[in-house]
Amino acid sequence: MPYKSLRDFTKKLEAEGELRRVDAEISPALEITEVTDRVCKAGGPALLFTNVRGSQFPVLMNAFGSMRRMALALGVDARQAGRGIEDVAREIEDLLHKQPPTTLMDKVRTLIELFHLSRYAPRTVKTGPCKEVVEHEPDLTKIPVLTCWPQDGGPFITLPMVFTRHPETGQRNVARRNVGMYRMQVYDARTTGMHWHVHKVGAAHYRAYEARGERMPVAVALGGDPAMTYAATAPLPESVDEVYFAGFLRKKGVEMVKCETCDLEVPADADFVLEGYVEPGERRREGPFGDHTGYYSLADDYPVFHLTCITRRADPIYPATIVGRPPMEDCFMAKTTERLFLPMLKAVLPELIDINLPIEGVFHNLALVSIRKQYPFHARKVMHALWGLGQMMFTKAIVVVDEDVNVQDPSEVVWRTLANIDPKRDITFAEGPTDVLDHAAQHPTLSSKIGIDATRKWPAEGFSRQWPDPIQMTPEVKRRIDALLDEM
Ligand SMILES: Cc1cc2nc3c(=O)[nH]c(=O)nc-3n(C[C@H](O)[C@H](O)[C@H](O)COP(=O)(O)O)c2cc1C
Ligand SMILES: [Mn+2]
Repeated sequence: MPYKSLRDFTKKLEAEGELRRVDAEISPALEITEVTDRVCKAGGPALLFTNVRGSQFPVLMNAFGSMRRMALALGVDARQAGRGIEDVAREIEDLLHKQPPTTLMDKVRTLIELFHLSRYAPRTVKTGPCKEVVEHEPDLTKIPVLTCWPQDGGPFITLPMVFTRHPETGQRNVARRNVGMYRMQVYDARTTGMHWHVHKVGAAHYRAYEARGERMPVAVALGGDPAMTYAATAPLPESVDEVYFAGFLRKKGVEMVKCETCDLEVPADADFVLEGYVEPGERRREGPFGDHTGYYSLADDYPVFHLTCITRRADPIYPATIVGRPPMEDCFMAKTTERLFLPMLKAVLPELIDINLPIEGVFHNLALVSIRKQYPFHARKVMHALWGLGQMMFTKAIVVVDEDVNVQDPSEVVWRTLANIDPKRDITFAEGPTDVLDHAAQHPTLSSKIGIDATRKWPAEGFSRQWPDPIQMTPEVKRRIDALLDEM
C-alpha cells in the first residue's frame, strides 16, 4: 500500500525507529541546519521539528537520509522483508527485458515508454487533501522556510516539486509535463527565485514560453507521498513524465487535482501547493546558497516565481532538506538514482558491469565504472558514451576498470587504477557542459573532463610487454587452510 500522506510516512518512520521528534523550540534560521547536519553526519534518524519558531507548522528533515529510509520511502522495506533499493532496480531491469529491444532506436524508445506503458498511470480526481485550506491571499512567510547556512542569500525552499508543461502539445517523444526539484529562494510573501539550471527540463520549458513571449504557469508541490518527491530528483529523459515514474515506484497511479489559479495539475496528497507563474524575460539575483558541493554556489540571475495561491492540508508538515559537505541527505537520494538507473544505462551500454558515484564526488565529479572489455580502446568508448548520456554529461572524472574490479570498493579501485596506468598513455581529456555548481570551471557551465583507462592493456592497444596477473592464492590451498583453521 502506498503512503496516503507525508504524515503517514512519518508514522511509518517512527514505528520503524527511524524518526525522532524534536519538541524543543528551534529557529528555522541556521539552528535546524546545525542539528540536522550533526545527525546526518552521525548516520542518525529523520527529524520532526514540532516547535519551530515563528510558524505553526512542523518541519521534517532527513527523511531520505539513509538507504533504509530511501527503501521505506519507495515502499520497499529493507529490514523486514529483506527488500531494498536493489529490488526496485531489479524490477526496472525486468521491465526492460520484457520487451527485448533490438535496434538502438528501439532501446531509446523502450526507455521512454517504459514507465508510460506501465499500469500505474496518474488519474485526475475532483479534489483532495491538498485543498483542505485554500489561501487566495497567500503568504510564504507563514511557512517555516529554512535559512540553511550563514552566507545564504535568504531562506530557501529546498524540497520543492516544480510542475511545468511544455507550451506545445503533441510533440513527438516529448512528455508535456515535467517535475523537477529546483530550489526556490523566498524574496517576500509572494515572490521566489526559480533555480532551474540551463540544462534542466524546467528551463527548457521556460525557454519555449519565452520564445512565445508568454507567461508560464508553474505549480510547486511540497510533501505528499515521498515516492513523488524522489521522482522529482530523478534524471529521467525529457520525454518521461516523472508522475508516471512515481506511479511505477509506488505501484499505484498518482492522483492529481487541478490547480485553483493556473492550468496545471498537482498530486492531491500534497501538504502544500504553491500556484503561480514565471514571466518571460524577468530575472532576479538568486543566491548565494550553501550547496551540495560543500561550497557556496555563487549568486546569479534566475527567473522569478510569482505566487497566486496556496492550497494546503489542514495539518501539513513542511518537508525540507539541507545540502552541504557530504554525506548529506541528498547523497542517499542520488545513490538510489545510481542503483535505479544502472539497468537503464545497461540497456544502452550492455558492456557496463557496475557504476559507483562516490558521495565525495557529489555525483557529478566522479564515476567509477567497470566494463566487460571487448575491443581496443573500449574504455574510451564507454567514457564518451557516458559523457553523452543525459545528466551523466556533467561527470568531471571517469575511471574505467575491468570487470573483475569491485567499483563499490574505492580502495580497490585506487590500488588497481594507480597500478595499471601509464598516465600519459591512459588519460583522456574531453570538453563539454559542466554542472552549473562547478565553481572550478574556467567559464560557467563549460569545462574539461578527465577519463582514466585503468583496464588491462592489450597488444592491439600498442602494449607489447607481458601483463601480470594480480596475486591470488589457489583455491585448493585456501580450502585446506580454511579446514585447518576451523579445526584449530
Ligand atoms: C535537494 C535537491 C536540490 C536540488 N536543487 C536543484 C536546483 O536548485 N537546480 C537544479 O537545476 N537542480 C537541482 N537539483 C537537481 C535536479 O532536481 C535534478 O537534476 C533533476 O533530475 C532535474 O529534473 P529534470 O531533468 O526534470 O529537469 C536538486 C536536487 C536535489 C535532490
Ligand atoms: Mn524531467
